[in-house]
Amino acid sequence: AHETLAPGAVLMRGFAREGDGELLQAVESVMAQAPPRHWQTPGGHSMSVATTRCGPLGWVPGADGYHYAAQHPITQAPWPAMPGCLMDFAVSAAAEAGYPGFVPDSCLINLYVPGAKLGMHQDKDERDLRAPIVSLSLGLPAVFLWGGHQRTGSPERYRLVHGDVVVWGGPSRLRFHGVLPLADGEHALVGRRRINVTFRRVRP
Ligand code: MD3
Ligand code: FE
Repeated sequence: AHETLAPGAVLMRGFAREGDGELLQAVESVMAQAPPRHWQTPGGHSMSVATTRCGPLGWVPGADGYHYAAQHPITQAPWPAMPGCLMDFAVSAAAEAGYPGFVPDSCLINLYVPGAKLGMHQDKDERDLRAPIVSLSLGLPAVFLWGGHQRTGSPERYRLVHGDVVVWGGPSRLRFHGVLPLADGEHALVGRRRINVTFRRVRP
């Protein structure tokens, strides 16, 4: 049951439902090592979504712009290692979507509580833009906004629920996207939260 949303973009509903307990446990272990926090954007605002990361490279918002770094900008500690089950999951999801050979070197974890949102943006800080981004949604449902190649215009809406996986590559890689404020609720496994995990290839 794979749905092609546009060239390069594949929605795989429920692809992660089977292994959800192990995936959530791996995400929790990363969050225990590197607690999610509300980073400051270059514009001086604090992000509504709390983030953490694992793997060799981590995406960090800073006063001087967004970039990927091997260490925490304050503690200088390396990011937690990417748990094996998350790596295996990302590789198999990408292959299933038509991207064999995808091996992520970065994993970003977004933690949403009710009310948290993500404004429209492009993901363009990765040096390797030929590689797709694999996204895994856990917990409460969210409305995902999918725009075009310009910030303006009315985006399409997709409801992403626990276990949904989307792989974004090819001509879809640089489209604007965002997430509406999370509605309140309670998820049996994840609680009053939504966790989105994205796997990226930064270095060619
Ligand atoms: C479409 N996260 O972390 S994942 C992000 O649900 C991000 O937390 C959202 O956008 C979230 O940067 C959406 C889906 C996603 C990720 C990357 C994309 C969609 C994308 C890159 C290009 C186009
Ligand atoms: Fe994004």
